[in-house]
Amino acid sequence: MSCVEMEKEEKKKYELRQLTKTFFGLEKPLLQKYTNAVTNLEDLCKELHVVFSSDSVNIEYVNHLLMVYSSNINDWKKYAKFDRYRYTRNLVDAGNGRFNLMILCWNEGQSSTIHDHADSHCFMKVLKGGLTEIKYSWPQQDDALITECEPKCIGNVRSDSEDGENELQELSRTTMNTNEVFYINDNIGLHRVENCSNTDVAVSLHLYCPPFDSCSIFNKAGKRTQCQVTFWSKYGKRVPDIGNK
Ligand code: 2CO
Ligand code: FE2
Repeated sequence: MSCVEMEKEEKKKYELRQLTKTFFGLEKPLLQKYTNAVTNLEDLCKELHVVFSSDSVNIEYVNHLLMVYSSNINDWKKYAKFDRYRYTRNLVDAGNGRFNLMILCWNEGQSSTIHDHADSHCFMKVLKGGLTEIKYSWPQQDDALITECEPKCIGNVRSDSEDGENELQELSRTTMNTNEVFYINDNIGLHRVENCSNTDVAVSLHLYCPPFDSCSIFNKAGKRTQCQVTFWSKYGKRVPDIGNK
């Protein structure tokens, strides 16, 4: 990529990040007559590439596309890979460096830690089962970026994330069911996501733009640390385990 192209990409990322200050997520899809049909995951990827190839991304339309896609296991089963110990992140489409589309697989009781989204937009659609999203406000004092705190990893088990001092304020707790779309960014707050079911797994589709490979995680006392986020698989193939913890 030439210097001019790189500058253009950086400018696009900046503009997309600016939109996190004013965008809060759609409550319902846009009027269908203005939009193309999305009948499967492949269509969704194609249409997302069109949206993100534009000079200014229509973030409402991205939200709309995720809303109108209807989950079909045949579309996503090749990406649905579970791990005994923590939820998995499985890359579906790297979006030309402009977005990342991925499928997350949650075994019974698996949870994330409390985290931010590195100044990106985060859309999340449930493809199977149910997930609980717990939103938190940012810690009141967030000046100390520390490297040693528990937990150390974004994938967590339920009991770890519930203990400790209760410094972070819980803003809301919502259960998301199949085909529902949720949206968050750092301006809205932090969150933790959990499959509360003891009997059913859950699968979700996430779109992040711009893409990120590290974010901040927090313990309940509000202590923050930087954390790499990694993929369990890419395009349906397991990523080698080295450094993938
Ligand atoms: N943001 C977390 C991740 O990318 C999943 S929680 O839903 O946004 O691993
Ligand atoms: Fe998240």
